[in-house]
Amino acid sequence: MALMIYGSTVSPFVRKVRVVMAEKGLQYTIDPVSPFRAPPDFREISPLGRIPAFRDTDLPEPNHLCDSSVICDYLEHKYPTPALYPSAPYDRARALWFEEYADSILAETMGRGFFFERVVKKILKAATDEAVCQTTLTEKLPPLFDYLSAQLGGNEYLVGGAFSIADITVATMLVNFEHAGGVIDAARWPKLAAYIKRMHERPSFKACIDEERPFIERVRAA
Ligand SMILES: N[C@@H](CCC(=O)N[C@@H](CS)C(=O)NCC(=O)O)C(=O)O
Repeated sequence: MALMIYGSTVSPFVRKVRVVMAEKGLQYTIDPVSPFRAPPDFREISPLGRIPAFRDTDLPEPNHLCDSSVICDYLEHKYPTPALYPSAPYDRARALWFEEYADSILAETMGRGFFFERVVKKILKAATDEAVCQTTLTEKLPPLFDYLSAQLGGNEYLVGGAFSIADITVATMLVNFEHAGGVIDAARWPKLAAYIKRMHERPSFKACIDEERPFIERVRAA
């Protein structure tokens, strides 16, 4: 078995695939492609130029895929145990909704509006616009945290009483938020803060976070 991920480990979408693979006990290698400095032929496997891309060399060519949701769906079908998508139709659909919510509004708000400013711009030697970060923290994120808190309620997981792709996709976005110095206010959103802490303590997440942290600290200190 030779599974390959193309992409930078600090991408929340790359981490989503890595966490799925870790939860399923799959071995893989990473080719650390940056979307901003990708080799010219990268668009042959990722037509939008985005990371992650993926290859399963057990298959004859073409054996590549791109887009984290597509890759995770492939992994779920090829390696069904443990299941990371609920089997009941409504729960499955709800999990896909949270995956969409995280990949769209959470990624945009925490990524573009926060992690990009404080971390990616430093890597690109561009100036951080702290006003953008403050708007994100004070105006854009609170309604999203209100929504997630209400959806979680007092439950351990977002959907169907079990860990799923919904939890993985929401929690990976919050890793980038924390890498950029964000903190969920535990006084205002106690259950959400405790839930994200629990998700990030899972071995699958912790291994990624521990591996990424020294790089993030170096970038933020520069
Ligand atoms: N829907 C895609 C989004 C991937 C994505 O936006 N990745 C970012 C890095 S975190 C990227 O490659 N950005 C470069 C670009 O959009 O040109 C997925 O789920 O994989």
